[in-house]
Amino acid sequence: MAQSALLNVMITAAMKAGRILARDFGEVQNLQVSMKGPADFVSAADRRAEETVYRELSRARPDWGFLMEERGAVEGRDPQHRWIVDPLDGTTNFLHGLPIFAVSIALERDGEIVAGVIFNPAMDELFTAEKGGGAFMNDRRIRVAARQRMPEALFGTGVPFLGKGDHPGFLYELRQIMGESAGIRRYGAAALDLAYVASGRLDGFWERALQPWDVAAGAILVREAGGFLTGIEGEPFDHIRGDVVCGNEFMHKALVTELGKATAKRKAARSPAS
Ligand code: 2AM
Ligand code: CA
Ligand code: CA
Ligand code: CA
Repeated sequence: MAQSALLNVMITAAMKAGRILARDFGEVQNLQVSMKGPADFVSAADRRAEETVYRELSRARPDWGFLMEERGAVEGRDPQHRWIVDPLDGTTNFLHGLPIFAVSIALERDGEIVAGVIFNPAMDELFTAEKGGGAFMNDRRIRVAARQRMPEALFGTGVPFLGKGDHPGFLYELRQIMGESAGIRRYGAAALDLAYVASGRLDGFWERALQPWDVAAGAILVREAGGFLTGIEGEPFDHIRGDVVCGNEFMHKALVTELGKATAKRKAARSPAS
């Protein structure tokens, strides 16, 4: 695997931040927790991890800008490059002692994601991808799952939570996919959901209204692992917009189709019988 110097910079930043999270996870009960909004807790660990990522990346490339969950946008002198960072994806899991959380770092060049790193320190799993270079977990090549039968497929999604707001079609979608698949999982960390599709643990994943830092690194992982990734109706994926459906070529298409059926059922239920 020819890993670029740039990817190494990203890996170092993710692992340093991850070690800080792992230490704080060990004493999660003592964390100083502050409320940022309904159901959106930002812990001291979150901010420490983000500071570490920021320090590491800006030392390596002083001119590049950032889009980070906590700090927001930081303009760089270089108009071409930008780091997109979620220092702690899966905050709610973290606060509840569930080891399903990660640091997510993506590199955007001229608006396109060209590299991504996702690190879950609690499970010691490092996912990496560079454009054209394939996707890896702990230095081993990963591929999306090969399954082509819905009844055998396991899907991930996001369930609306307090503060996010419901999507009117969500229960229809859940019912539709439930009825066709082996099961649905809700891990509460979108970056890891995407990494799990890239590594074949999940056959597909869909969720609406995610943030750029939730999906940027995971998107390139899925693509470099041979997966297909679009918006909910099959439109081109846009990491700024944050709607996503993905899986292998077959499962991606099947998910788009089933989600479309769910929308049609919802509309039929709303319009009065004629
Ligand atoms: P976060 O942990 O970085 O906030 C998908 O559901 C995304 O929503 C997650 O990746 C998570 O990112 C964010 N999110 C915010 N609050 C959440 C909650 N209460 N439950 C699940 N996800 C939440
Ligand atoms: Ca958050
Ligand atoms: Ca997140
Ligand atoms: Ca976060």
